[in-house]
Amino acid sequence: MEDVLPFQQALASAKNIIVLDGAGLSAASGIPTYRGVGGVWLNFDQTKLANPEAFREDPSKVWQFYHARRQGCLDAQPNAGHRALATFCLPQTLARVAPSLDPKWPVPLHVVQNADALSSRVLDSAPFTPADKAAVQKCIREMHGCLFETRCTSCRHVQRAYTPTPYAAALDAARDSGEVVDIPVDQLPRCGGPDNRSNRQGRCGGLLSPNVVWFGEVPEHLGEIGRQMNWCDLLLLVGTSAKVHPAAGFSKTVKERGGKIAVFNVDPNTIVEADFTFVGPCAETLPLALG
Ligand code: BJW
Ligand code: ZN
Repeated sequence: MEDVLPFQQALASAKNIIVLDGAGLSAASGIPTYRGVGGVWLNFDQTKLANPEAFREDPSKVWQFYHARRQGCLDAQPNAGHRALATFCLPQTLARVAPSLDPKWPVPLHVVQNADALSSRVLDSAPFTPADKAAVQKCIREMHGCLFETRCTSCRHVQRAYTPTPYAAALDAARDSGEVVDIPVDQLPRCGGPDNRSNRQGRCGGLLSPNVVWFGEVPEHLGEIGRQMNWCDLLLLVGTSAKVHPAAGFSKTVKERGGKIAVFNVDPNTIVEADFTFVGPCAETLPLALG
């Protein structure tokens, strides 16, 4: 942790800070990462699950995969790393540790690749107040969507709340049996929004998919994130392999414009461009470094 002091000096003089986090942030909560030892993609084939074609071909299988993942995330609790990042984004902390932020970007952008909702859920408990939650939530951009939301494949409507419906029982049974069960497509979740086609009454009824960003789809908030990346002078890469584009290119963009990179990872060799490296579980290194 010899980089703590120079890193804190960089925080103190930074004008535009971005945090990009990934699956390693939730590792201490017991949620598997995607790649590497114990990773999700070692046990499941990403090409058969995490792309729109896979969903069109076998929505039942894809829903079963996501239902089990969603349950795993519901059972997990946010960890000290999520708390440290949320605390860092509080106005009173920023005034102390990052007092030079440009008024154009008075708070860091917290770009969340994880779809597990833990970066938001951490704000639901002490020490955070409802006012803290509102302030910190403004920083968060879920770039790869959220497992607890759905979107309609027909009308594209996004439902932000997770409401268990009758299909959940079939999905639960499939999860518990550990087998891929052929749940008929008409029993999968359906859109309850209005039917937007002209002269039609009633519900849309389109097939819902999890509101996550699959390979080949364009990540959310990309315009805003890309614009701010051009001005970023301190990028924190937390628990991400940075192998998935477009996030994989962010550190290069920042470096080319003279910014600095701080890496928080158990693997010291993840990012070659790092100016500050905190090797170890980020649930331990973030609270120390963000002080
Ligand atoms: C710890 C730790 C601890 C462990 N403490 N650290 C060639 C060139 C350019 C692009 C492409 C290309 N070939 C294909 C593409 C495109 C593709 C891509 O990048 N593929 C790569 C595999 C090569 N990308 C896309 O398709 C993206 N869209 C796109 O490019 O659109 C085109 C476009 C862009 C811009 C403008 C216009 C058009 C979409 C990508 C969608 C990614 N979706 C997923 C699934 C989400 C839903 C779900 O959960 O199922 O998102 S994939 C998965 O990877 C998930 C993650 O958010 C993402 C990143 O993974 P992450 O978080 O980095 O996890 P890991 O497991 O890789 O790493 C964990 C790290 O933690 C490791 O480093 C560990 O060491 C560390 N760690 N424990 C600290 N305790
Ligand atoms: Zn719909």
